[in-house]
Amino acid sequence: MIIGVLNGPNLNLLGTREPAVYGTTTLDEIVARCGAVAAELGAEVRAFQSNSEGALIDQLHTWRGVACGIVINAGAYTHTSLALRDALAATSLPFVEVHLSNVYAREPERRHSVLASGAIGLVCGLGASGYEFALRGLVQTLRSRS
Ligand code: CA2
Repeated sequence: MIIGVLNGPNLNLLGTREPAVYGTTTLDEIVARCGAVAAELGAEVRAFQSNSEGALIDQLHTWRGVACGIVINAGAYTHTSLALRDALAATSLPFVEVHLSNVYAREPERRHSVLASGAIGLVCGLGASGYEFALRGLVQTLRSRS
């Protein structure tokens, strides 16, 4: 079972700036942890990060028919990108939306996600561990469906 882990703009900077908001764990460390958890669950992770909306959409297209589900932190595109929402819908893949910070406790413009209505679940505010929880929840849901 292959799971795509997609990260959007600026998340490549994790662990280097704004630790009070986003923590001190780097994206490489998050991806490594996801890989270890996936192995424990008998799954496999394919990770991709880009600062470009088009590159994220292209990556989603490559996961069509390859991945079984997606863990996505679309960064600020979460709040704006209908193109990303369309791409997620086009893959027909179940996805869990994850945010390091509690977006609902932040500025009003971060309190709406254009992606969330299509998600099977959301994890936010739990920092880097949120990716692990999202992955575990996604794999469990996929297994219960098959
Ligand atoms: O809380 C999250 O995970 C977010 O998706 C992070 C996005 C933000 O736009 C969303 O509203 C919530 C921003 C990611 C920026 O990451 C940085 C990491 C280190 C230094 C600066 C930015």
